Amino acid sequence: MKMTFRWFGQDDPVTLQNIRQIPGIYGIVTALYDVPVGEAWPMPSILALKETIESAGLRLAVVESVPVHEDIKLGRPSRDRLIDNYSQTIRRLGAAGVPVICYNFMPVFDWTRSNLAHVLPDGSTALTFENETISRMDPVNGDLSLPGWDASYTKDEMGQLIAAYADVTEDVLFDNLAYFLERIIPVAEEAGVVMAIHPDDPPWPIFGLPRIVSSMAQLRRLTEQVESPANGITFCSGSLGANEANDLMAIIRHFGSLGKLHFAHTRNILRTGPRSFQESAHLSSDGSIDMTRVLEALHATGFEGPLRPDHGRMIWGEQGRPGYGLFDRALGAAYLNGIWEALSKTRS
Ligand SMILES: [Mn+2]
Repeated sequence: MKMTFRWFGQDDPVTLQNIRQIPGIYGIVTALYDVPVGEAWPMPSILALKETIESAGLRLAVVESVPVHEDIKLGRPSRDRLIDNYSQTIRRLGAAGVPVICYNFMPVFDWTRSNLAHVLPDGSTALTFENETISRMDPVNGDLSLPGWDASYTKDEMGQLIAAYADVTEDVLFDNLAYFLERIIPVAEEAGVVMAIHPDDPPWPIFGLPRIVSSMAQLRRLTEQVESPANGITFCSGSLGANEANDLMAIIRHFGSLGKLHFAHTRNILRTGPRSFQESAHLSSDGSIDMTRVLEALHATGFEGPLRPDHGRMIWGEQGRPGYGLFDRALGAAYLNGIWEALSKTRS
């Protein structure tokens, strides 16, 4: 396992120097944030990013994410040109020595929460997802600002985009994912990069939009669609674990044994009701997920890939990007490193 940490570039209040001082950090998980979705990432920008990270004594371990344009998910005619651009980005990242690319295939909304600063009894704040609150929200007419709500869409554009998904069933969305994979996986193989799809967060449909990367069965279907070690997954304990029906250890064993588990996000959540949860501290006793069992399963598969703490609470008065402050994620990294060290010294 290689401990990594997400960094949002020069605008991130958390600096590379901060991250380097966390014990046991191997590398950085980041992306180019100024390239419009759908365009190929310029090689000079990729190389400059890598240079910035390496001159801080770290490595560019994972690109998370290269976003997939909505036209690809919708199967629109423009997808061929967009997939060409995506392929170009894969080739360039491979040429720059980036080993893993994380991406997702969630229509319109990336990770979604109902509250970004829910106050916990100890005064810290956490992200929460309450199904009742979300089901009352109107993504077109509400004036909401949540992490998954792309502020670059106007109200009309958002309405048109959601309307465009009216005829996109789960099967159609899967066919569009298959079309994408059939074209990009051979490119990734040639470029020496592995693709790691991130599960839906939360792992169920929201706002009537289809979701197809929420369970072991769905992850199997898409990885079996194009058989290649380059067609793998990001295991995210917080995303998959929000649905109690997902057997996290079985998912790790299955994809780990096939060599298709390329990247791990290991955070805890506290399930608070049907389709509802709070993001807790990483510690097992604070949430619903047994983190030792998760890491034990990863350890048992011989996992050598990048792993990172995921969303943290805001503690000690820190201000910053919701879920991505320094302090609680650093505590998470230390805790995960502790479990891993114990496993490494007590298991063969
Ligand atoms: Mn995740």
